[in-house]
Amino acid sequence: MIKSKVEKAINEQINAELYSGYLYLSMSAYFEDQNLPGFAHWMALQAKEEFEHAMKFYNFVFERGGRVTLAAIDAPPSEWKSPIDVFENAYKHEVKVTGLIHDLVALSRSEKDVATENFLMWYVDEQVEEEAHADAIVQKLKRIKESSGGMFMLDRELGGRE
Ligand code: OFO
Repeated sequence: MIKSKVEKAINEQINAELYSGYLYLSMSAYFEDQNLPGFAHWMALQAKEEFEHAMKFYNFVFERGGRVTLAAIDAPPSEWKSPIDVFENAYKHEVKVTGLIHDLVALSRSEKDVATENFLMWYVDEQVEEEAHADAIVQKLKRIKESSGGMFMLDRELGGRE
């Protein structure tokens, strides 16, 4: 049975993951509007992954005999200065989420909840990847300086994400 402190923190994390999905969907909509379909596709897949992260937590709470309570999801921003601004913000957001996951690990440790701590290791690894992916795109955008040829190529590359 999951302890109430841990249950509450995971419920908050479900909200944070849903917000991440909402944020990336909004970024995808921004790229659609900018006529960058490959960037939009990449972000839409990112949003889908976040909703899956939320569902993984959701199912875990039930598996442990807990209760899921859903709260309102904040509205994400809808405007950015440029594609690089979008990805710098996505990277910053992932760093913040990594901090939240690490706080959850610390809480499960202090609550001696080994099952939750073990379950969270998947997210610890996932965050390493999430940060690296967003940062890699920031670096590519810096290199091409958003030149039209470079943007065309990168849009095609990001559109190939499966
Ligand atoms: Fe759920 O990993 Fe990003 O936020």
